[in-house]
Amino acid sequence: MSLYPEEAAARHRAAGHWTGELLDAAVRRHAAATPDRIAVTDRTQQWSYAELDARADRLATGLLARGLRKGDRVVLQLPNVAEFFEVFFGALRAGVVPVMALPAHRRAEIGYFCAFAEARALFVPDRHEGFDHRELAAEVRAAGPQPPEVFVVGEPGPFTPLAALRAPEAAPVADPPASGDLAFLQLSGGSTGLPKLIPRCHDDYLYSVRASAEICELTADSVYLCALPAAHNFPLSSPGTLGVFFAGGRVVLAPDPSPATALGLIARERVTLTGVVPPLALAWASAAEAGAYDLSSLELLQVGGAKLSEEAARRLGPALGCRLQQVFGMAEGLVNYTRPEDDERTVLTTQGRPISPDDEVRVVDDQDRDLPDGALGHLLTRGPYTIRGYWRAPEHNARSFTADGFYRTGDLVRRTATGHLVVEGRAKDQINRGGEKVAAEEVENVLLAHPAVHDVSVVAVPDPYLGERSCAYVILRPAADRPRPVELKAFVRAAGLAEYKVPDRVEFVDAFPSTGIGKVSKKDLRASAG
Ligand code: OOB
Repeated sequence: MSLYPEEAAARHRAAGHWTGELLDAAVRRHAAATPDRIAVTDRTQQWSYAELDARADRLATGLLARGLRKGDRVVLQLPNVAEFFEVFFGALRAGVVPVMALPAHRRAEIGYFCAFAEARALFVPDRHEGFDHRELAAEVRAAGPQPPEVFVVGEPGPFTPLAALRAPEAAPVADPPASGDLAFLQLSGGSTGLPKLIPRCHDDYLYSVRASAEICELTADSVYLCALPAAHNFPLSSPGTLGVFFAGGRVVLAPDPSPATALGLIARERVTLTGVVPPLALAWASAAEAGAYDLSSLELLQVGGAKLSEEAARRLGPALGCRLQQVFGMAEGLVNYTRPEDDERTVLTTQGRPISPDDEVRVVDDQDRDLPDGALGHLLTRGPYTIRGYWRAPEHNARSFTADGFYRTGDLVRRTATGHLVVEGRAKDQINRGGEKVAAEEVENVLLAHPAVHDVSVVAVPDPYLGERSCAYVILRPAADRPRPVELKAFVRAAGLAEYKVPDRVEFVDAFPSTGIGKVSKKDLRASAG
C-alpha cells in the first residue's frame, strides 16, 4: 500500500525530490569508493564503510534466514552503539521494518510497540545506564500472545546474542524493498493515550536527509557527534547520522550526553558538528566556559526539540566557539533550519524555515482560516516528507490531518515575512520536558487507575532548566487516605512508563477550573501552578 497519494508521489519524483534510491544506498556507495574510511566510532569500536556495509548485508541475510519476511516489524531499542546501525541498515536491506524505540522506554512502551506492531523480534542491549534490558525483554515476552525473539547486544543472558543473527556470508536479498515501501516506524511525541507510530518510506526520508545534509553543508570531512538517542528523528536525520553517512563523513556515538563525555569526545575526535536539546546545550556551554576542552574543531551546534530562548541562544555560540543553528522539526515530517546565510537576529530569534520549497506551511485560526504573516496561529503542513497519516490509526488520523492531507502539528507559531517560523506555544496536550515529549493523557490514564484517585489532570509548568516540567493535579476520592506524592509517582513508575513521564510534581486539589463548556481548563491549571 502506498503511503502517499499517487498524484503527490508523482509530483515529488518529477521535482527530483524522490530519487527512487534506498536509504542505505550511500553506505554501499562509500563502501565501494572509499572502503577504508571510518563510518562510525563508538566507545569500543571503529567501523569502516566497508565493514558497516558488510555487517548490514550479513544481518539482512540472517534476518531472512530466521524466517522474517519483507514488511515484518521488529522493535529496535539500542542505545548509541555501532550495532544500532548494523541492525537498522540490515533490517532496511531485508525490507524488515524497525520500530524506533528509545533506550528510556520501559515495559509499558516496549510492550505496546511489540503487541501493536506484532513485532517478530526485539533488539536490546544487555544493560544501559544501570538498567537491565534483558529483564525488560523477559517481562514483555511473558505478557504478549506472540512473544518476539529477543536479540541482545552484549551478554545475552537467556536470549540470543546478536552475533548469532549474523549470517556467515551475505546472500542477495531475493525480494528487496522498493523506495516507496514502508522503511521504518518513528514514534510520535503524542498527545493521546498511546504513542502513535509514524510510517516513513525510503523516498520521503532520504529526501529530508539529503536536503538537510546540503543545508548544513556536510562533506566527507564532517564528523558528527551523536549525543542524543540515535533513534530519535533529530540526531537520525536532521541531518544527523544518516546525513553524515550520506555525505561519506564519520559518526561518533556518545555513550551519554553529559558535558564531560560529550566535550571530551568533541576534543578527542575532532568533531565538526552536533545536535542537542536546549538544556543540554546550556549544560555544555557552562562546562565549556569553565575551560579545559579544545573545541576548536567544532563548527556548528544545532539546537532543537524544544524552544530555545533568545537569551540562551546568545550565549551558545561564544561559549562553544562555533556557529549556532536552530532546528524545529517533528518525527511526522517537516523540519525547519536557520541557514548559514541568515543574519544573526534571525538565527537568535526564529526556529528556522522549511527544508523544501515544496513544504506547504499554513498558519490558521481555530476555524482553519489562513492568517497573515506575523499572526499567531496553528501550524499545518503538507509536503514531500510529511506523512499523510499515522500507522493503523484511522480515527486518530481523522483528527490529526485535514481532509486534504495537511498534518495538524499542534504547534502555535508566527511566520515572519522571510518565511521563518517562531514557535510561540502549543495547542496539543503534551509536556515538552527539555525535548522529551510526554502525552498528558497517557500519564492521566495510569493515575486514574490508582484506588485513591478520583480525577487527574497533567499539565506543563515552567522550569528554568528544562523549559517545562510536568505537574499532576489530583482530586482524591472522598473517603481515600491521602497518598503521598512519592507514592503516586512510584505508581506511574510501577505501571512501566519511562522515567521521564513520571510527574515531576503532584498537587492535590478539590476541583479543576473549567472552561465555558465544562471541560477542564488546562490553561487555568497551568496558570495556577506558579
Ligand atoms: C523533534 O521531533 P519530535 O517528534 O520529538 O517532537 C516534535 C515537536 C514539535 O511539534 C514541537 O512541538 C517541538 O517538538 N519542537 C520544538 C522545536 N523542535 C521541536 N519546539 C520549539 N522549538 C523547536 N526548535 O523534536 C525534532 C525532530 C527533528 C528535528 C528536530 C527536532
